[in-house]
Amino acid sequence: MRKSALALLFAVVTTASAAVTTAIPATANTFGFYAWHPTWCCPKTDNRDVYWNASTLTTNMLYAADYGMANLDYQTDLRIGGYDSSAGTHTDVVMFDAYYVDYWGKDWDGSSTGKNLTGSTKCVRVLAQIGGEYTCDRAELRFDLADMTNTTVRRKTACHEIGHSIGLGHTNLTSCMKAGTSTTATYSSHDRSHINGAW
Ligand SMILES: [Ca+2]
Ligand SMILES: [Ca+2]
Ligand SMILES: [Ca+2]
Ligand SMILES: [Zn+2]
Repeated sequence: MRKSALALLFAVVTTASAAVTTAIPATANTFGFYAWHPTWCCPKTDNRDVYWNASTLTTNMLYAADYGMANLDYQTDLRIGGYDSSAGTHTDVVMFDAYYVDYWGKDWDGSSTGKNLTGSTKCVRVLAQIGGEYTCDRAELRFDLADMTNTTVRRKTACHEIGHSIGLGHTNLTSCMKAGTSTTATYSSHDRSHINGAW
């Protein structure tokens, strides 16, 4: 008999929580999501050619964003489809920066959580696929200008949020997908195997 979606979800959650206390490899991170609606992090992108727009970014952040997109193309089987001078219906990734305080209901300066937020990604157009998987047709990336103080942090954060936008979760490895103070602005081989396994 076919398992219900709920039973399947329970099985996944049980496996994940068991793994935390046993031997989850330090390299493991998630890629994409199944069985529930992931408005936030990180359903995988629904297409291989990634079109992006960042027409309102400040100049230095735009350089870092461009670096991040070029790196995604260079390191993985995903490709830059093109840069859209304005966001259209086929644009996959749209980037913004500002001095955020409570945007998206998040605590950007860490005043209430004690955890400073430098960037955030949200899938604003989620697609349901056959088999219970969700993919992301369009993601919005937000960078907090209060934190984007040098090239290293701008490139790392661009790499990190772009990674979320195409489906990558956090990792402990040396990768821009490591949360916190990592200065790495590239993806690990584990990140790449997730992406290249899908594309
Ligand atoms: Ca590529
Ligand atoms: Ca912040
Ligand atoms: Ca798309
Ligand atoms: Zn993150």
